[in-house]
Amino acid sequence: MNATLPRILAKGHELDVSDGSFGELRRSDDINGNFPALRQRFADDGYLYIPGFLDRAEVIEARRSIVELLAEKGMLDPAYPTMDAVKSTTADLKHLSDPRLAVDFMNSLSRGNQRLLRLLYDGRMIRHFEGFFGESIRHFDFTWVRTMGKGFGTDPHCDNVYMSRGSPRLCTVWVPYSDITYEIGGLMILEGSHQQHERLKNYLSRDVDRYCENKPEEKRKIESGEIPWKWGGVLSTNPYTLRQNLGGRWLSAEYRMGDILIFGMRTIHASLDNQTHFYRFSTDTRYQPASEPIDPRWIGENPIGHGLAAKKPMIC
Ligand SMILES: O=C(O)CCC(=O)C(=O)O
Ligand SMILES: [Fe+2]
Repeated sequence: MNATLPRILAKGHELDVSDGSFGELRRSDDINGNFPALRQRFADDGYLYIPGFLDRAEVIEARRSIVELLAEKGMLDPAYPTMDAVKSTTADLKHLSDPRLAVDFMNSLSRGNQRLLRLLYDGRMIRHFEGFFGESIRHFDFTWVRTMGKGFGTDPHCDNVYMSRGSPRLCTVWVPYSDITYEIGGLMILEGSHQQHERLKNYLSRDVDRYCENKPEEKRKIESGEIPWKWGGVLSTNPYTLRQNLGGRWLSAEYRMGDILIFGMRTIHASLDNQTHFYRFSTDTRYQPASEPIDPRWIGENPIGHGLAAKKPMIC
């Protein structure tokens, strides 16, 4: 079946799409609402892919809210319909790649955006996590809104290194705001990687906001805000060789609006390169049991994120 796939690129590397190296995410729409079965599947696979979980019309409205804001910011090519979200070839898009600017930019797309916030923090998403955790839940207040133009996808990583100062049961939900072909490039998960924590324990014990206070140059650059972090949390910059080393297949899908993908803090994921002139939009949001501690970087009206207030010195 994989023989029919197009060229699939991640970080500029063409992925091996043979059956042993690449495959489709296992669907869980057949057990949606069956919480014991979902918990078991999540423990087995490290993720839950639930096609059609959200109301597609509501996702389209959320997409509209994002593209309208991008149009106002001059980030779209006005020669095409706004809803097509074709990337402007002339706009300055530094804020998409600089992590310090990206936080403000994401906030500008999500703050007060009811069409987006209702979808993510109301209704079926909340009911799902209440059922899944079997208790009342809490979500991070920060909403990661990804605007990916033509170019590289996200490097392979686990979310733990960005948000491990609270509940270990924290879950990420990744939501696409367009139908995503392999050429536009959505999220992929490394099969079985949630069970590799022994092998990954050095990586998983790290926190991007820690720095070495006994290294004068590092201390100066972090404390002055000259660099956002010494290490950006990436596990590998080459998804092709990472898979060869760790085993398992890269699993992805041609997502449709309404689909969601849930995964845990220790599941390795990355995204495919966008080979088109259309933006790829997605959000990633976080949910956990309300009774457990929460990572203070991501809550409140103005989350500190990876800013100076998040930095923790250590002796290395
Ligand atoms: O959408 C992407 O490219 C990355 C998303 C991600 O890392 C996440 O959902 O945790
Ligand atoms: Fe992530």
